[in-house]
Amino acid sequence: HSNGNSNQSAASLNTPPIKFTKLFINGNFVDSISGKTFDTIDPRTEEVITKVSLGGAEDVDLAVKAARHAFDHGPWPRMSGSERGKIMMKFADLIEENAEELAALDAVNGGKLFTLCKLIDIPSATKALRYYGGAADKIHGTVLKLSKGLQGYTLREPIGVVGSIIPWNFPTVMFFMKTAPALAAGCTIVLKPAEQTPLSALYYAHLAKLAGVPDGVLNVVNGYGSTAGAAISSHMDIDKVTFTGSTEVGRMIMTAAAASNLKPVSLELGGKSPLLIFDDADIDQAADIVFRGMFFNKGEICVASSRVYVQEGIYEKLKKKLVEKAKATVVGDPFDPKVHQGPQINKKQFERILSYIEHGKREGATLLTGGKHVGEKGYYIEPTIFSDVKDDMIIAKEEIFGPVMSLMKFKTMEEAIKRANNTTYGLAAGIVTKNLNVANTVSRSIRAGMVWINCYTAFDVDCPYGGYKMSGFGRDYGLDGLNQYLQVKSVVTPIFDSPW
Ligand code: TXE
Repeated sequence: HSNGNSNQSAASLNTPPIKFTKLFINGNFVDSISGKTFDTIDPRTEEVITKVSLGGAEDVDLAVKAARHAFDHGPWPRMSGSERGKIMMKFADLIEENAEELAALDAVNGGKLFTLCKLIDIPSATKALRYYGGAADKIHGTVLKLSKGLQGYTLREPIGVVGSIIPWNFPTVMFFMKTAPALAAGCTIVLKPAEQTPLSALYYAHLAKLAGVPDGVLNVVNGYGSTAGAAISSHMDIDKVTFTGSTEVGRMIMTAAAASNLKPVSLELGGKSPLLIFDDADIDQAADIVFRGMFFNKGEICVASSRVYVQEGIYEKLKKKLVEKAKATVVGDPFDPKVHQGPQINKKQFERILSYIEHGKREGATLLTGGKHVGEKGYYIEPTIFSDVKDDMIIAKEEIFGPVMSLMKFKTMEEAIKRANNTTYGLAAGIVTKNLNVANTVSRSIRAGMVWINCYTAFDVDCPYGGYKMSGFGRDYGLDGLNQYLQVKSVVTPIFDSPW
């Protein structure tokens, strides 16, 4: 593995200009009311990139007032869908024009590969804006022929002021996964980025204004979860909360929503997703899918295939291939095009991942490769693979959220299904086989919101995405994602003297 430390000089050269560090409320960049700031850290160097305004409950309150006013009295929910769509298309164009800089912000702030930010993260924003922008003038209700003498129809109306609380692993993807459908629906928004990755969201707020999104429609309040985040989930004037993050915090958000104004919530939470490899699989294809499924974005992805069940006939061969791939992985500065894996997001996650690796060793799993941090500075960890993992080991049960894979062996399809479902989570699953019948049977049997056959992490804005069980509920993306920001109103009128 290359040494993260040796890349420090390259790292410092690649810090993009930081233009926006204040809160964005009612169309203006403003200091927080307390005047406080917090440091945002470069995970490559552990050094401060810049200071960002620290929003608290009182800033959230200001943002909600602006969003409330924009919803209750402003043009956004009242303009036609096509007018909103036009502004969203402009927003997408502006993102495209600034793609390089935006990709650099996510890379420096999140330790994410710069090339992949350009290839995946930033385009996901423009795709979401164009997809939902195109749907904004196609929001339909239904006509209801009711009982005799009554006629009705349904209207799909925007739900109101939306609170969005998002995580740090995909700052741009998450921002638009929530913001684009909410904008299309005619909602107004108060969004809190994760405290680890505050930078790109502010840039997007600036571009939204340039595109013509009216003041107060999109507000960004940076701050910590326990203060700014909690203020959103318990706010009496927010009509809905959408959240992506840990199961633990999801529970707190739902509790706060229930205790305040009973606002509906949608939660996309953690996972421990199984990936089943059958004997008949093409070994190279399987190795690619498994490797990418786990180590994409340094394992910081909620759908990570962190439980790999391999049928006994292919187990040894696949193990060998995966170890080769791990050994060939270059860990280092995410701006270096030769690098495959950047640093973990922060010290807390870095230490947490290393402690899971120690757990794995202590519980008796075999450490095939990796297991150590890389370099002296920066949160770099080697891609790590354990074999002989038992289903009841901690590393097979808890979400590690880092580059740590667990390999487990199975004999029959029935056994694999049973073990794959033996988890409190249900976010995603994968199957690699040439046997269509096996693929179809397994995909119907696994209790998860997303099943990939002969691929993994294949996302598309038109494909709804979300969890079963303790991975949450509600769907992002697709038209199901739009419905999360709409509510149904039924309108009924009598028809007098009608024989029908
Ligand atoms: O998540 P948090 P953390 C999982 C993953 C990871 C673990 C912890 O297993 O190791 O969570 O990561 C805000 N009220 N995922 O601590 O705390 C917080 O400010 C309201 C999976 O970073 O859940 C941030 O904006 N909001 C996941 C957001 O919640 C609160 C992605 C997520 O942070 C809050 C991230 C509160 N009381 C972590 N406390 C996925 N599903 O993709 C925190 N927040």
